[in-house]
Amino acid sequence: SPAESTEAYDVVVVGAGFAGIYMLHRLRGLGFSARVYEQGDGVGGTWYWNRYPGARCDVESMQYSYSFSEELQQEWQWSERYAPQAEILKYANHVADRFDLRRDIQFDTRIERAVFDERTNIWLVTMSGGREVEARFVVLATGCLSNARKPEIKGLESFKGPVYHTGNWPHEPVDFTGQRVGLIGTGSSGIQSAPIIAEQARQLTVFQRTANFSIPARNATLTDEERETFRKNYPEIRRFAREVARNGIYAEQPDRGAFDDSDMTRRGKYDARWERGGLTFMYAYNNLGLDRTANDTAADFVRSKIAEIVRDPATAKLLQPNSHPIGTKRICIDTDYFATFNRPNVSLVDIKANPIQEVTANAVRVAGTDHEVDTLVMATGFDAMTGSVAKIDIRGRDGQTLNQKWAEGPKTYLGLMSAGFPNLFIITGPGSPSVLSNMIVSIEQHVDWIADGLVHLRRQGMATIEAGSEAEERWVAHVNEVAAGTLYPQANSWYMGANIPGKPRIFMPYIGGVGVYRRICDEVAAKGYEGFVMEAEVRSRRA
Ligand code: NA7
Repeated sequence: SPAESTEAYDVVVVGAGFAGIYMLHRLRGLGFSARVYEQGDGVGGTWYWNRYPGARCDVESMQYSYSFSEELQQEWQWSERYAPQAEILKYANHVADRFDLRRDIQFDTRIERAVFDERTNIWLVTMSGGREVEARFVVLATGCLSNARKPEIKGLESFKGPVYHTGNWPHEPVDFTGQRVGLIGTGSSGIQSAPIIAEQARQLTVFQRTANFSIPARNATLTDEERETFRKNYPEIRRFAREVARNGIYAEQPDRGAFDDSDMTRRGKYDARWERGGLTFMYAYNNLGLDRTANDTAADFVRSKIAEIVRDPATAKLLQPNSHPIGTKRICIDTDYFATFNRPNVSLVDIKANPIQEVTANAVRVAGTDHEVDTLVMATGFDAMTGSVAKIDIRGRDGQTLNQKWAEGPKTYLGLMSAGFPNLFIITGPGSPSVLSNMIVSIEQHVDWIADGLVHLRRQGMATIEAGSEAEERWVAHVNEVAAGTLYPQANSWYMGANIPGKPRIFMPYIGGVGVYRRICDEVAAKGYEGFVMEAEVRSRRA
């Protein structure tokens, strides 16, 4: 009723994934009132939704973890080199309990709308169900790979069996025993789930549009010694990940280009990295992301490995990626993916040459052939980086919506704020390193920067902070310029928005490296938030 006053907080945080829960923790510590709204019924974000078989982080567990609490990083016991989804979710829950975060999180609640009132400098935020809450600041901790996308495929609705999406997997494990399963999509999710589904199912048919580069994970149980080595060296490991490593992962950095070594030495290095496994395969040389001929040496190596592993030559050929330079789509980390195609119950269907014509009640039709299946698994990815923001009706100054402003591609200053939307922050937004990095490193940096910013505003007695238009234009140009100097824009990747029909093709993440980016953010803050506009009062209404 109108008599009831609307709930009000200093900060409303949208999303209780790794970004949202750490943001809440920081805000509380600084004496801000805050409330987190989460659409799921638990914390964990990506790791809450992506419960598909084989889901694991591609960054090693000892590094894919918070650094803000020394006790936490010393005490938490990761069991494997790469943590499985269930363990990461358990970790998120542990953090929520340990820091008593749940009492300020409202679950099962979507944020539908956020409208900035220029007369009061207050955001009016509407939840699913219509309830409203007021906030001085809104932080979008909505995630980069959180808006699962089922593509439009003719006849999909007529399919009689269950259709699962890897990014929105049921909480009860799915049993594929005795089933004929069709898997559409060969990104990281498809590549992780295929070997496990194949073990269970009677038949697995993988529908591949684009062959992908994948490196063996070489996952293993972590030993006490390995954990101890990390724990003892955490100060240096975390410092390096934040300040030096381009992508927020502590690892030996390349000191030379691919042609600074002889063919034999190079082959030997690739072999050693292949045997060691993991993302750091790409750190063999410092020009793999920059120089196509250098890149080809790594790509050729992986293609030769695929040919060694896969026995049927036609299948091997189809699995060898040739549409993009290696690493320009996020490289996949697998356990027995290519070998899975040696199983008698697994087949590969090329849907690049012949796209899926339609899905019928019990089959996927390609080039006139019906591939009969009982169950469909869509590993078709996400409307990345902007998808979850775009689902919220966000209105800034002059009633402009963020979707209108971003119609030709997302525009931000530092990936943190967008001009015309005062007091609205995005964590790991487009224009920041985000998905090109160890997300937790990037999340902590953004959360800390935002927390410091809010303290600064409070000290200075400022009511609003907003990205300046000119600084934003310059940043957008810089992000594009840095990307254009690399091979990345050559791939039709979700970094480019290329997986969503009609989405503007813009290389969204900042590829300058997390260390460089952090220094830029810190300098901006040190110079009194250069490029941001701060105001103490309500801006006078324009005529
Ligand atoms: P990705 O990497 O976006 O992969 C999606 C896959 O689905 C990819 O192989 C796509 O082919 C395929 N796809 C998408 N739409 C279609 C349609 N309409 N028809 C056929 N095939 C399609 O998502 P993931 O979930 O695997 O991984 C996302 C990130 O999560 C990953 O990079 C890690 O960082 C963790 P395409 O390549 O577009 O031809």
